[in-house]
Amino acid sequence: MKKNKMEATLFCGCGIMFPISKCTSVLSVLILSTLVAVGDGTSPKVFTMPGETCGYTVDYGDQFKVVSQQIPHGEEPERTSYPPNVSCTIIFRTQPGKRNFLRLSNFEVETSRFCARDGLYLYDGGREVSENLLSANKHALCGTTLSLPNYFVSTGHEVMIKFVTDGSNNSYRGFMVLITPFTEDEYCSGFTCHLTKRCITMKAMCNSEYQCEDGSDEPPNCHLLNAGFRPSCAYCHWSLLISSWFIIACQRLLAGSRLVPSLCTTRL
Ligand SMILES: [Ca+2]
Ligand SMILES: [Ca+2]
Repeated sequence: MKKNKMEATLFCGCGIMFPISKCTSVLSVLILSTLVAVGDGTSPKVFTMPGETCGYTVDYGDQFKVVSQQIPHGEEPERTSYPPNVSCTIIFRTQPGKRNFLRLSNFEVETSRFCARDGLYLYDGGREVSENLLSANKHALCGTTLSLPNYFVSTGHEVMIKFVTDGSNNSYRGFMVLITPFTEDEYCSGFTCHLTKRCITMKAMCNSEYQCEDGSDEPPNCHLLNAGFRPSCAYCHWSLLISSWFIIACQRLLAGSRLVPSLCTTRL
C-alpha cells in the first residue's frame, strides 16, 4: 500500500485512514464493501399492558418496549385513558450473565397515596416482593410530576413489570418502559454506550430509541454511520462527512475502552 499517492491508493481495516493529497481540486472516493448496506437499527418488540402477554415470561430478547394500552375516553375522542381494573404482570428474561437497563418515559399515572389506586411496579428479578422494587421509595410509581427520563438497572437478567389500575379516574397517558439488556464486557460485540461503557446489541443503535443514558446509541449522523456500511470490525465505526466538494473528513467513532474520537481531514 502506498501512502500519499492517489493512483491505486487503497485503504481497508479498522485503523485511522492515512492523509491523502492531490495536486488538483478533484478527489474521487470509492467505498467498496462485500457486506450488506446498513439501514437503521431494529425497533424493540412492543408489549402492551394489558395485553395477551400478561402473566407470561418473555425469554431471551435483546430489547423490549412496554407501553400502557390507550383507549378512547368516553365521549371525548381527543382524550384517551388506560383501561380500568388492570392487573398485568410480565417477566422479561434475557440471557444469563446480562443485566437490564430500563428507561421510563411518557409517564403519567393517577396520583394516589402510595400509588395504591393506579401504579407501575418495576421489580429487580422475577419475584413480586417489595424489597425487589427498583423505585427508591419501594412502592409503585405514579403521578404526573416524575422527573424524566428515569433510569433503572437490574442486578440480574430478569425484571418483572406490573401495571395496576382501578375502576375510575384513568384518563392519563400511562407509561413507556424501554428494557435494554447489556453486559459490561471490555470487548463488546455490539455497541458500547460512551458514558456508562455498557455493551448493548447493535440492533439498538440508530433505531430512534434512546437506550444509552447519554444517547450515544443515537448519534446525529446515524444516516452516515460507516458511510452506509456495516463494519467487519465490531470495535470501530466510520462515518464519512463531506462538508464541501474539496474537503473530506473522516471521523472514527470508537466503541469500548478506547473512546477518544479522532478526526482526520484532507484539504486539497
Ligand atoms: Ca385510576
Ligand atoms: Ca437506540
